[in-house]
Amino acid sequence: MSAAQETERVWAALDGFHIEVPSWGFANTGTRFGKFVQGGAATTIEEKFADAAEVNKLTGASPTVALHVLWDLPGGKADVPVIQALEKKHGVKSGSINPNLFQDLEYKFGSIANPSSEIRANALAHLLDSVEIGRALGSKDVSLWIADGSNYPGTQSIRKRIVWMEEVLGATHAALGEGQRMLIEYKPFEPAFYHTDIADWGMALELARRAGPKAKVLVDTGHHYQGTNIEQIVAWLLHVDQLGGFHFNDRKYADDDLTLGSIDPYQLFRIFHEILNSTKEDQAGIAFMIDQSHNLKGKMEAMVQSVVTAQEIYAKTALVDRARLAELQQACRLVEAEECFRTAFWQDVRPLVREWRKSRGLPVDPLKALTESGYVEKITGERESKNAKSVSSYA
Ligand code: PSV
Ligand code: MN
Ligand code: MN
Repeated sequence: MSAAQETERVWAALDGFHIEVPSWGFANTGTRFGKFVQGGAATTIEEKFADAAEVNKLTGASPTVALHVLWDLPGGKADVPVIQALEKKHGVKSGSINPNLFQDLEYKFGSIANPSSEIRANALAHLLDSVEIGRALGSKDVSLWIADGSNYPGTQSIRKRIVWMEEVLGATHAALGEGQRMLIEYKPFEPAFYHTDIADWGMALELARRAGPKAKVLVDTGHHYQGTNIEQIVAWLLHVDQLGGFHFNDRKYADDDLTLGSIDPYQLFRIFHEILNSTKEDQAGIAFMIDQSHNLKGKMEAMVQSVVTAQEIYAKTALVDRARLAELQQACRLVEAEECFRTAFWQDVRPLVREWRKSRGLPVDPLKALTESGYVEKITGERESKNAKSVSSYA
């Protein structure tokens, strides 16, 4: 491939690459062993919009921010004019709407799969509210993660819970408006430690299919067992037209929520390859989102670093000579095929990405620009007194 062709490919890929940032990535979070509160962390939706806008300004790639209903919207209801005013002020739009069916006491034994019909009805009401919030804000996706499950064998009927979930998901699907979708996320364990009701992509796929055509599967890269071939799952979901989107993050052990690409950048490259190898139509239906909680890293720095890494790995993936690769695969020329694939991965695309940033009027080095802008100092000064001092304790 000539240098001009490489530039063209990388620039076209970056022009079309958007990745949503999560409101909760700017907020204080922790582990059950401690919470290291950051002075500049966002606590209000206004602050979350401001931080997301800053990331978008620096990277040019994150024009939407995912909202978590109970964490961002007081009382679980959206004051639509207020949010629209924030969108206008900050130049970023509301992205996926994330219902929260895991923190209320009534969900101790589950939400949409709870044996109590009353609790299931409450869960459905929250899902319907979330659909309505998405509709009112013009957001495409309602993104469902169901934490339901059980901790000990024999304590719950796995079969009955499937039926209950089908009922609630079907009713949620029926409420979706024109242009709205529901994405069903899976996770093998945590918080449940024996069985999780939607534990893997097969369960999510079947539930999505039964719910209806506007339901798709959401792949959170951290929600797999060690060694799972995630790109193969992606290829299958593309093949059956059921891939709705991603929650990107990285992991060393389980759902670590580490910065994407920090542990295994080659995995992200392999996932992106399956996507870029699919049709333009398929690609248009895939939502890229970040789902990370940064407990130790600075929140703004970690988010900028994540978006930049995603852009760089996406740019590398765009350089795979897919026509040549297909020929080599067909002829079973294994080493040449692998080298064709890996050559793109090993290529340092950062000079090309810098050129693209310059040509689009973006900072050439977003992380450096963040430091030089003084934004983190500014928000720390403004928010510090509100945010409590660093707390660390063993529960
Ligand atoms: C659960 O681990 C999850 O991945 C879901 O997407 C939640 O919405 C998110 O994390 C929030 O912590
Ligand atoms: Mn997730
Ligand atoms: Mn997760």
